Amino acid sequence: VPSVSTVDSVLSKACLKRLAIADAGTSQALLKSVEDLDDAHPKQAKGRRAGRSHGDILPVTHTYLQSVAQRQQMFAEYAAKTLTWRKAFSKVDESDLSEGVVSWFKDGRLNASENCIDRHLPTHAHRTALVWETDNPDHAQKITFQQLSDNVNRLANVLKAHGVKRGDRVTIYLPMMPAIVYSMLACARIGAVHSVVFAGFSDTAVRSRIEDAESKVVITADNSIRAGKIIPLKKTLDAAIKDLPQVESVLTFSRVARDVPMQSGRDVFVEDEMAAASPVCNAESMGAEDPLFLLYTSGSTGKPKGLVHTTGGYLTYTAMTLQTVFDIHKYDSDPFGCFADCGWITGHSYVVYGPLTLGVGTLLFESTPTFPTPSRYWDVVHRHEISKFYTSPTALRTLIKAGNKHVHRHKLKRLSILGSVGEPINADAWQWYKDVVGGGKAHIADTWWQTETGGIMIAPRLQTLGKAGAAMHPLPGVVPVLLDAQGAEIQGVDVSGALALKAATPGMARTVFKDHQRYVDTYFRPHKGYYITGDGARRDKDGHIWITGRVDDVINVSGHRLGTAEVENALQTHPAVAEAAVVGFPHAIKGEGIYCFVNLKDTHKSTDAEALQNELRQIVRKEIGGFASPDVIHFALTGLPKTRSGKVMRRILRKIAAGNTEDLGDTSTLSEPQVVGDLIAKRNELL
Ligand code: 6R9
Repeated sequence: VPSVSTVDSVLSKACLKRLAIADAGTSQALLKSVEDLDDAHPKQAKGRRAGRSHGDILPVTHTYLQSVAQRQQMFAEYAAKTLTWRKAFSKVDESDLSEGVVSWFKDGRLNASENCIDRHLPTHAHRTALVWETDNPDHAQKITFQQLSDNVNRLANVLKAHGVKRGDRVTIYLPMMPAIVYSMLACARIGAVHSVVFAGFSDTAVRSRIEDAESKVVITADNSIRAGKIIPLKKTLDAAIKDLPQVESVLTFSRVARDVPMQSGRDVFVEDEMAAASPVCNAESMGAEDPLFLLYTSGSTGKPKGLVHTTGGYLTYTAMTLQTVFDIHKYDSDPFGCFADCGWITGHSYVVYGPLTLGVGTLLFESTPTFPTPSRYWDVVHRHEISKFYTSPTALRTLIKAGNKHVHRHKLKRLSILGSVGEPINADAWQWYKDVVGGGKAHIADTWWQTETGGIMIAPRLQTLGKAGAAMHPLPGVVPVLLDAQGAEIQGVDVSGALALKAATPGMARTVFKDHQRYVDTYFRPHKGYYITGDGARRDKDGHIWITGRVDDVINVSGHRLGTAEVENALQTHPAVAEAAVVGFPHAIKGEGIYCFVNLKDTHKSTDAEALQNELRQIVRKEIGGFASPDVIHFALTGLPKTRSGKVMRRILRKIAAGNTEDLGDTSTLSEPQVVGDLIAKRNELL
């Protein structure tokens, strides 16, 4: 196989086109978009490339077509070159999407914590690894790679002392403090599998995740603090694990020193044990396909799934995409400014594993975009010399609302790349990001990906101009297609369909914990040979991709993914509720809001509406978490629209909630058409 760097000279464009078609069935539209990629905006392409050497990154020296034609070789070369392997791999891509199998670098061995820490110590021990921007802006702290190493090694030894072994799952329920990174990497060091649960989840939600992961050890903090408000995290965990004997140890970090209840024999103050532990703990040699972590995520049905990510492919893909999308190089001196929480995949991939694998410092942001003022993000950018910035459209919309006076341009001169993730970015927010934050000059990267993909899949390329609200181009080696309802690929331009992926990338999730069948059924069974994303997308006349939103019953509230069934199940636990149907509806700040249609039992139809609405909101907060609190609770006193076979017609409910009632589509199958009029009238009263 020729080396990738020689590919440019060896293969002609025509030859590559044939290869791409043969290898990946690349559609004509894709080819067209690729030609644009190579040819569009040559001026800007030149300007961007000038002055920077991309010699250490393979993908950007490739055209997209080359990357697809030689995808296995490209990923293999990057993995071999960028990661430190205990044992080199000889197997590369053994994936087979038609069977739901994803496997990369199978016989290679490595350790993730060694890749994120140890190998940087000889040259960069005193470089900042973590920039902790505490809730109080005056208390920021920097942690060097050496300090990171000491803490991770000590904590790894403490975990061992509590009986944690290779393969065991450790649940981490922590706010954005250095301890969350120590905990993830300490698990990785000893081969344990971490399961981080976002600290905003309720006790019920944490409990079900601890139970599913069968964790014996949980790591938490006494309290957390956000926007000046103290949140009793340990107390919530105590409620979660009440009468749950499987949990043998609760390792408690101290964030806001206050009295916290400690159960003797189970709960310990972990900093005391770390101080007494050795700062040296040998890293386990792990197989590339050994699990690194579980992360629970919502789907359209059933309980949240524990997606399993593995070691070699995941590290390869997070580092490579960070380089490709954000133009970051090994040991760049500016810390990467990803404002996501480690409780979500963005925090895993672009706060922790991507930057640290490359030896780049990373921001841990504990606060909110508006605390103490809406200038917070820009103060952080300025103080910590951030040049690559990554946030969500919801945060941007919140800041837009607060007014431009809070954006201090002089503090933002350094910003060159502005990323967006988690939900579709509306054109207004995109333009504001570009003009007001980016001074018209910064590159806007709207990045589309999912917990399942592990890393960014579609984003505008650095060398092209973005389009307001479009994710645009597949990254190197990524092969997206649009499918029609029968599962046939939709060719051409100016078309829409279900977004699917046609080739396995190294960072994709490998399975659902303890339920491989569910993984296969959810993602690979609907259309053989494809990974089904659950999103819809449009390919515009230039071949650029626009994500149009979920096509299933998943909603996206402030970038938090939520199954409507989860909210319905919570509502149904209330004795007054006969049935509930939950849909998303457009929300000016959150992107999507939560609209609940609730039919009450006859015995409760005259209950005080406001009191009942409060109780129902409370129930959802308790079952899931505050971020899932419903925006609208609509008592559907004459019933929900159903087909004659009794199925709730959610399509109609979505339209009613959105106020799109001019064209309700086909209503001929409704069993009681008159309920629709009642619902529309009531909705107009509520909103
Ligand atoms: C990384 C992350 C995944 C879902 C995904 C899609 C939505 C993410 C997006 C986007 C439009 C973007 N989504 N990025 N929609 N444009 N740039 O967010 O993972 O929490 O699993 O959510 O989020 O609907 O399917 P996750």
